[in-house]
Amino acid sequence: AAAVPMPAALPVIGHLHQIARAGLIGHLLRVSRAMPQGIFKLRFGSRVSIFVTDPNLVAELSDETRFRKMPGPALRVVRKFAGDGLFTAFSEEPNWGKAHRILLPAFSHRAMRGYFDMIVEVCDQLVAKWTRAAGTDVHVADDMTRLTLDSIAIAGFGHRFNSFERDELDSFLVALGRALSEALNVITRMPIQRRFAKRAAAQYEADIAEMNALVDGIIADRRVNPTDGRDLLNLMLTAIDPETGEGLDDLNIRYQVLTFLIAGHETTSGMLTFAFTYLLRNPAVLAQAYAEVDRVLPGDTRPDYTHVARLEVIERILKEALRLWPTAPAFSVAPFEDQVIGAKDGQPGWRMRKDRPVNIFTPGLHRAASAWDDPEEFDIDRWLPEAEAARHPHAYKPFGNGERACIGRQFAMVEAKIALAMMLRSFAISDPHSYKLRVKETLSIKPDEFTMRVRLRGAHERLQLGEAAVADTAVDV
Ligand code: FDE
Repeated sequence: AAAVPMPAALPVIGHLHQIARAGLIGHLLRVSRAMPQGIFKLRFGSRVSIFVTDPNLVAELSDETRFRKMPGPALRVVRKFAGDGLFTAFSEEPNWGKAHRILLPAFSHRAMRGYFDMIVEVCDQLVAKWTRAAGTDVHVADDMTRLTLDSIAIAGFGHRFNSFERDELDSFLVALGRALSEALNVITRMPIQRRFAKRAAAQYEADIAEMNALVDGIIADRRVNPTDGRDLLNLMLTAIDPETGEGLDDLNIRYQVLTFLIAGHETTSGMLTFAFTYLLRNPAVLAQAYAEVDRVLPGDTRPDYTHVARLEVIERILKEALRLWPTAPAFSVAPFEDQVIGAKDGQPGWRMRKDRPVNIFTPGLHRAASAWDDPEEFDIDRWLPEAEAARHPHAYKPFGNGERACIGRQFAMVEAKIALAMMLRSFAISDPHSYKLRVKETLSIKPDEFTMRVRLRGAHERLQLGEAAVADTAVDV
């Protein structure tokens, strides 16, 4: 097998200086465009990490008889507070299988139908907030974060953050934001910056303590005030794993609650925020979206679960946003035994060492020229059924792969679809400041400092303009 290609690196720091300048994701995108084999390695100080973006190589890495998820250095830092919760567990840890089996029913279609009204209720609060803000600029990522955090907390745990009642983001989010950035910093910090790391470590401990206090409060509250539903928390507290006959222990429940609060809001809010940036830059798509929401949810129609399947344009917008900017931008796997991948057509292939994590870098995979025409273009027609059927089956992995793929995928898509639809039904959006995309990275990614202007659409405007004119004018309002 051949050596994995590596761009030129400096002694000691390797590629860290370039990463410091462009951000990790920006740098990885730049390198992946320059590396035609779709596999490369970078040096983070003394550590070397392999990144893969070629769909055929990803197909091999997706073979669960050869590879399984293996948390890399960043997720190992997150284990400090998420422990062996679902996201950060090693696949071999018994608590992964146990929790996976116990919690799967919380994401069935039936369960989703049960959460739906709670999600709509949170969306109503955002509609009310933007109605009060009509004519001004809103901070999109912050409001999407309020929306997604409040929905997962109420649907999963019956906990009300009431984020829309306050101007400040919840202190839980502040602590979490710092903790996730610290997890990223641990990999990308340059040696010279390490002397500042001590203060960061103390802050990190304090942030973890704050998050644990919130979670322990949520659990204690349910124990004192039991409910009958089968939400996530009740399953954690009472359900028995059919395979082992055991339930989850208290420490693991704490890890799971924290895991779901984090995984359940951070990536979904980023997906929604990216979607808004693309709608503003693609007026024809925005017009299609307005037309769809006016057709599926006319007037004051109360959204119900059956509407979700009919929001077909909205779904394609979200899928395409997740293609260009998958908000959990990488996942890592490692082989059970030494493996060679890419050994075809006389190519020697590349050696993957037993238990050594290799990263699937999805922003690169999702732009691989071998699988996508004009990969940098935002084009929702890629998600028409015929186009989708013709595509490489391993070119799109925004939710990871196999048994360790995202358990919250349905939840996230249902929530994002109804939220986007409800906002577009009520508001005309515009971009008076000509926002230029800058990506903010913690462990997940979202547009940085993005504001847009909202104006009420709705009944009285429709009366003034006449029904027919609305679809045409909605574009540039
Ligand atoms: C998971 C996940 C993943 C994989 C990772 C690895 O492999 O490492 C991914 C990629 C994801 N996920 C993504 C995403 C996106 C979005 C929007 C989301 N996600 C959302 C959500 C919501 C919720 C609730 C969730 N999510 C959750 C979750 C969990 C728990 C997990 C783990 C699983 C296992 O078992 O492992 C995930 N997620 Fe997600």
